[in-house]
Amino acid sequence: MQSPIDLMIQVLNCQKGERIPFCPAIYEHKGFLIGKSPSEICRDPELLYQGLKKEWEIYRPDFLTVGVDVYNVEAEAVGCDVIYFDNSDDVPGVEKPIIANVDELAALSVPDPKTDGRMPIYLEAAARLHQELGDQVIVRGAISGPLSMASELVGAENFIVLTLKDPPFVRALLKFTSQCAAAFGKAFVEIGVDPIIFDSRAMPPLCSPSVFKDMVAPAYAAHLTPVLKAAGAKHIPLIIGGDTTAIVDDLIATGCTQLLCDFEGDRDTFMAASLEHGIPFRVNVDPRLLHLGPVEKIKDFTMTILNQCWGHPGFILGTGVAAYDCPIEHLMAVKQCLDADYKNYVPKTSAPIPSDTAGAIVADAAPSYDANLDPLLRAIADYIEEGEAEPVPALVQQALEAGIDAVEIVNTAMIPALGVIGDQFSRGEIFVPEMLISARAMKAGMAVVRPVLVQTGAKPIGEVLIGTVKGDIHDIGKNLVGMMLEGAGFAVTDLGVNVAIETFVEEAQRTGVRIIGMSALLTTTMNNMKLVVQAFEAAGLRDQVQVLVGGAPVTQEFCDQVGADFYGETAGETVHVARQALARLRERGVLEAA
Ligand code: B12
Repeated sequence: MQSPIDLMIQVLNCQKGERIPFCPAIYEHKGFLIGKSPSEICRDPELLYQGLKKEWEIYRPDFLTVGVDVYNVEAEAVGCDVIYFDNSDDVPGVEKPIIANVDELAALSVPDPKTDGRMPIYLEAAARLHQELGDQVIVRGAISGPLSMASELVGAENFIVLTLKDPPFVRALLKFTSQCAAAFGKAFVEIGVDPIIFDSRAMPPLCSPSVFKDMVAPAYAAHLTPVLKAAGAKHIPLIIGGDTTAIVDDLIATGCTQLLCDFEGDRDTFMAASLEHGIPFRVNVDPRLLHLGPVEKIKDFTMTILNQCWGHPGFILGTGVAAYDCPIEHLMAVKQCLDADYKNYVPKTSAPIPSDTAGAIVADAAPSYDANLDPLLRAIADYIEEGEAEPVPALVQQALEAGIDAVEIVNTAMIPALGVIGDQFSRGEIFVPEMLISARAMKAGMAVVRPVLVQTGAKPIGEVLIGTVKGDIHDIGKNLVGMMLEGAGFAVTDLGVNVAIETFVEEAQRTGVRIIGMSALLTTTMNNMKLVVQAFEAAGLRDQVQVLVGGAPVTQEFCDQVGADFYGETAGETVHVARQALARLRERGVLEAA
């Protein structure tokens, strides 16, 4: 059989090898393989090395990637604090942003990979592995892409907004983070290991395709890929999850030399681009399916990919990030497909977990404005739709002074405006940045109108407690949900991220809020939703509350399984289900009728 190295040399040069390469994405799962937590293996070069060696022994992948918590290392090396989960299997994450403007950026310096943060740990493990296994398999060092690192430095949500509001700052930031990535990447190249760049926050809809084209790809092409190539990097894979079909040409413009078509991407488009430019590409099996199974569905998904792509010279079979405790047989099931008759395979089932469904909130009546809406109110609505926060407070004040009722301002202008935006987002017409700036414009107006509403005794239509479950630090979706709920007239208390099971119950008891919203983005943390539901049962409060669940891996089926009450696929849909939850609580007499 062709050795992994000979095979990869051919495929990376877009020539057909004797077999299809298998490149699973194994990061925290390395810890599971040796009985250690992610926080342990990512801070100890010996354990990291042991984990990688075990990965090699068990899965025999055609690449070995030295990385665990890939998005934290560079940010930590320039000064961010990282939360480690010493007593659990959760993956560490950056605690909070450290800069807010160009002056603060100027005070940061590009790290020295030999001494700063945990960079030396990764380099040491990579050097040792390369020395021992380098004649059998290609070893690569994971580096964080410029956009993902930038987003850690200023905060994920702020970064998204800044891409629209302050492009010069974003360009300066991306230049700096590209230089950091280049420094770390060069240090890997110096020990004989090629880098692999991870930049999943650049995926649409988190980043608009136009921002990627105008700001992100040029930063790579100017400050990152040429430096790595000059240092001697032979291949530079770029891993951006999500559906990146719309930006495939710009991915190539980064100067990277291998692409990823994630499970949501359009494989035909990637194959065509790959052939045209002579660039190999990897296709991933859905990481959620990989973790949750069953094997039969994993095999069907994998065989469908193989059936479509096997004839392509630069095709590599991969997986999304394997969860910490991903069953070994699930990853092996993917690999086994390479020995099956994929050329004649007829797919049995459709994709297991649907990606964003366009028009999810179409069931809700389309938001519309009153035909005779006061021009002042119409202006407020227009600014909210456009995401222009600045004029909104003054206009709201003006409307109040003109004698327009506060409730009318909210109900006829502000809420419909955010409704329009929510619908456009659900239909895929706009991206997260546009939605966030509209939600922030709405917030700016609410700050003026809220005290008046309180004074006049007008109450929010309902109250919601919201948080991301324990072990999970993803909060972009949760924040959007919170803003949309506020926009729809709910009072929202945000418990933040990594929220302990008991905190949901304690806060519900303390505040009397009866609608609880939980967000989870990881298959490893979504089960905490069940524990929260059980904790409400144990506290004797289950029939007093309505539990809403959401986040990318969550489905209606999962919602039913864990005993939650409502599932919302998008922020817009959450508003719809929160209203239903409210109605149910009123029917039951838990809350007073409106
Ligand atoms: C951005 C991101 C990050 C950022 C998070 C920044 C932040 N502040 O949020 C960072 C870099 C920190 C990160 C870290 C990690 N990530 Co991450 N991340 C993502 C990414 C690219 C986008 C998530 C996102 O923000 N989407 C956009 C928002 C708008 O969508 P959303 O969250 O789904 O929310 C919408 C709906 O779901 C719904 N909704 C959300 N919450 C709620 C709540 C309620 C009540 C309701 C009703 C609805 C609802 O409404 C929202 C708006 O429409 C995804 C990829 C993906 N396809 O999801 C991976 C992804 C979720 N991450 C993944 C992984 C593996 C990780 C890490 C473990 C990586 C690592 N090895 O270091 C760590 C985990 C750290 C931790 N302990 O949490 C995997 C999860 C795979 C799995 N098996 O579950 C994914 C799927 C990537 C992949 N393809 O492998 N990540």
